[in-house]
Amino acid sequence: MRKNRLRLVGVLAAVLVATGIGSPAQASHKQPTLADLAERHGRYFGSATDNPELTDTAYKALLGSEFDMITPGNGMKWYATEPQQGVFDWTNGDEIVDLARSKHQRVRAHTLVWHSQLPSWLTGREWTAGELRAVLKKHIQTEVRHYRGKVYSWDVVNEAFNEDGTYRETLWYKTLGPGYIADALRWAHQADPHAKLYVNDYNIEAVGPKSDAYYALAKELKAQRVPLDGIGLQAHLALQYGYPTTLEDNLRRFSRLGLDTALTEVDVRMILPATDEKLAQQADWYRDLTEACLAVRRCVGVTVWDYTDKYSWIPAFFPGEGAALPWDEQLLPKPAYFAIRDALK
Ligand code: 9MR
Repeated sequence: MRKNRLRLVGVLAAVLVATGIGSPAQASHKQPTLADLAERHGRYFGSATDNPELTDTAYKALLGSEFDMITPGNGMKWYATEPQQGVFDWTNGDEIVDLARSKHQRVRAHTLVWHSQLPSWLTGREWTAGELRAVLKKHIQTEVRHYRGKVYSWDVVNEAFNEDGTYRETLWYKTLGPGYIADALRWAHQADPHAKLYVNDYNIEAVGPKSDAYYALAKELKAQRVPLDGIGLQAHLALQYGYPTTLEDNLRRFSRLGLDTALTEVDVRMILPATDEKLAQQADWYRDLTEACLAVRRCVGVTVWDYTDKYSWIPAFFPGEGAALPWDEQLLPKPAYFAIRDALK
């Protein structure tokens, strides 16, 4: 009963939002979208998306209207773009870039150098440093050239550090040493001098050993004039682990190095079932992280890692957890959505 009533409130809220009846001052206008509200602060508000979901027309409509930045969740990763050595496939990435462009949305391109979702031709054999360098350079430059002029930014290197701030022992690190990061950034910059180039990771929202490692790396890369423009803080948060209260300070210290920052993959998961209390706490977190970004001049925007619980990666990766996004599985806005609006107003 209570659940039904809540659902009804949700439906009503969604109708009011969609029609603009929610606010008397705008009775005859459409309610501003998250993108509209963010743009007033010189920021963007984005969502990740993935190719299989694009057959869902209701999903696609909200994706096309509420956001002004899009990230392909998988379509630009190595396994998708170079499934055989030297054979490139842009189908999935292009579909999302074309869709975004048709809606006047920009694209945060993701990702060039990662240890995960690599094709088996790459992981299934040994490489000398010389061979692997050539393979990496070719992959980066071919992909960046393909999307040259069509994307706002690239997550050039993804998830390069361990929790304790040491380098993650990836194929790249083990074969090429830490210099692969600077090389990747330089190669990407040659291929598209206008794209903003990022390094991106999770669990670096708070000040701590892992974000300190990024701070040290960023400082070093800046000193060496390596083309690094920004730090992406993924912000895959979980209610049970507490809010990263030093987020704003952390964003600010990167700004002071002359770097942009962005919250690139935001979700706030919880242990299911979702209760009103947990959803309210989640809403507070979304409000707080949006406000943290607005408070720091060079925090350029926020992207949620897809916008609806219907297509969240969480339940498959963390069994028993979920409900992490601002829209529920029926595409109805949750308290988190209204909290983000509040923060942006
Ligand atoms: O959203 C992506 C999901 O569909 C994939 O199965 C998963 C595989 O690792 O990758 C997800 O996206 C990840 C992103 O590329 C990097 N940061 C963590 C994201 C969630 O796993």
